[in-house]
Amino acid sequence: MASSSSSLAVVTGGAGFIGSHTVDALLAAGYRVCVLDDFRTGKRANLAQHAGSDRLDIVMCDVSHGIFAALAPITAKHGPVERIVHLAAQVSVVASVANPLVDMQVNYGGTLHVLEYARAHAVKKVAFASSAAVYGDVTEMPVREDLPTRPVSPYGIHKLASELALDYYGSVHGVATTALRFFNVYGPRQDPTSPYSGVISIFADRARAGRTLTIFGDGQQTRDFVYVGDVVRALVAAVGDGNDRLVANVGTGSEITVLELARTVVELCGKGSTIEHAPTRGGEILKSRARVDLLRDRLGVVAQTKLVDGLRATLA
Ligand code: UD2
Repeated sequence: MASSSSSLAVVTGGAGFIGSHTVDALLAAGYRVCVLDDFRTGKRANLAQHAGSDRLDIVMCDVSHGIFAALAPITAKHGPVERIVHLAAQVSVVASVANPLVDMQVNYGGTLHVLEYARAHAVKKVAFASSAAVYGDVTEMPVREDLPTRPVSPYGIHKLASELALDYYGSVHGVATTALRFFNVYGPRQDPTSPYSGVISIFADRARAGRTLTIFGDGQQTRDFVYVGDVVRALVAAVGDGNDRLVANVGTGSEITVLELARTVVELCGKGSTIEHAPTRGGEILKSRARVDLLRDRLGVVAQTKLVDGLRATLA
């Protein structure tokens, strides 16, 4: 997997939760890395472990305003961008409902800016973070990539529109791309402070402090929780050569109820947190489990981190 140290990989959203782990992996694989991040939700602290590295550049950039100017001084110094992992996004489904135009500008507009750059500069490969949100309310489990897509939020619509743009830039401009539809990603560095943060980051934060965990609804809803380390292996494979125009789920292929999750987190923390129930959240899907055949067969990745091991790493 090692790449020549001269090949430059750009990670948009590289100071975020998934982005910073992706930067760790790309640097370890031998790439020179340039992070583009506007630091609205990304944090410099997520990249502190690379302070002083001469193979990492960090540039403040809002992808919804374009990436040409931000990358010009980097490519003048280090040569052309070879690969782009596009993770920069407005990540909240609920926020997209409240403000669909901002979601469009950041999530769809940002992707178009990345694709325009890739076309103009003959970037070899673009890997894109799509979402299970493109499916909408699916009842058939596991969720297959060839099911009809009927997103039920602006967030899902703009992720799907981005996938269509990837396909268009592939067929019209020859830009090579792979889109990964993330299920519920969790792990260290996920920010628990927003009400729309991932449930595991919220539960972990509360259980560590011995505080009460709140479950929305009866807790029988299921999710396919995939550890960030496994997601990053899929991203590194996706940004490599091959798999042009592949669209693949990234999950474990198994599901757990939110109630079982809460009990497991409480037990691992050993602080005796209680569990309470609150009304079901609007727009909630009941079941979610990814079909992972394409992930395994095309990208060679099996999400192997057991939930309890991933939870331990998250709690550490
Ligand atoms: C996930 C993604 C979202 C989108 C969507 C597509 C995250 C953080 N969000 O939304 O971006 O891709 O999937 O379907 O990965 N819950 C509680 N208590 C809490 C917080 C959450 O019970 O304090 C429940 C929540 O009601 C839901 C489950 O936990 O049933 C997961 O919630 P989430 O916000 O982590 O993720 P989800 O599946 O809504």
